[in-house]
Amino acid sequence: MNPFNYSAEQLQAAALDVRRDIITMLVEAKSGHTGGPLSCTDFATALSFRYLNHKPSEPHWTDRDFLFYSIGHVTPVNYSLLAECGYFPLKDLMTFRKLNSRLQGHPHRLDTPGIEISSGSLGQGLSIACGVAKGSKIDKHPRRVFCIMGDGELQEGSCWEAVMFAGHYHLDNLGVIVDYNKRQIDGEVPKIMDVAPLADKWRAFNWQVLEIDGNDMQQILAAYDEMLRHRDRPMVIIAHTTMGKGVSFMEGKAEWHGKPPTMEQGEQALQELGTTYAEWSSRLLAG
Ligand SMILES: Cc1ncc(C[n+]2csc(CCOP(=O)(O)OP(=O)(O)O)c2C)c(N)n1
Repeated sequence: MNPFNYSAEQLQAAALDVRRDIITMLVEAKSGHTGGPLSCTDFATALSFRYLNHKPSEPHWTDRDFLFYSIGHVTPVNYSLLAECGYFPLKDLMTFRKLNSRLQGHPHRLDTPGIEISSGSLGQGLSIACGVAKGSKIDKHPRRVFCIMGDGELQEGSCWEAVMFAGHYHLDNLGVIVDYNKRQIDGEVPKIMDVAPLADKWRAFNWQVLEIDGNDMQQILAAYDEMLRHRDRPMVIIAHTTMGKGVSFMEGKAEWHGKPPTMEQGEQALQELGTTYAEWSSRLLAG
């Protein structure tokens, strides 16, 4: 059971808060990744606040589901959700990327409560998720294993070995969400090295495939409901998203992959998200 079990409306409100957190912590840090965290926000919020079986007060609870962020660079969304769920105080978000903070740019499993893998080197998370999913089957444990991947990340060959493994071993306790924002660090994915046709590729490896608008909460909920109902094969949700979603001047622009907004840009972004830097940073520092 998820401890929050939010409704669609509550998830939309929570996703807005997460976007405000992301902008505020990046302005404060003066470095970090903006575009990917904003494209992942809606489906990641739904996982943390409705589907994932977890206990924020007991991060290592043995009966938990596992959620692996294979794209380690999206820490702003990962840390925001951990803090909003109660793994650590909200005020920690204002230490993001600072010296001696436990919230570094790429996550460290031993430093930060709720982080399941140290990541940043792309192409490794799904292999780890496969190991946990296979191990859970051997143990006859009913847990689910989720893995968030990037479309640029899928250019890593190691991803496809893991996809083949999961398909071969019928890991029906494994669910992947691909953040298909069609942008990566150097530009547009189709121009750099195309990963399309994605659905056909996953199907060829014996996966069940769903394609959705990954920034539409109703479609996200329908996809996760289907994922939890479904048994016999692993399932991938190909989530078509927009890099920088929610901030007009960031949307669809690869240049926002790895840079933070300046204070001025942050104010503009936060205004679009219905708050200000002063208001939101005060909320975080008080939490
Ligand atoms: C093995 C490896 N190669 C290269 C990089 C550098 N790198 C960091 S993010 C990134 C692009 C990832 O693209 P995508 O998965 O689409 O993430 P998004 O741009 O949507 O955040 C690259 C190449 C890395 N972190 N790891």
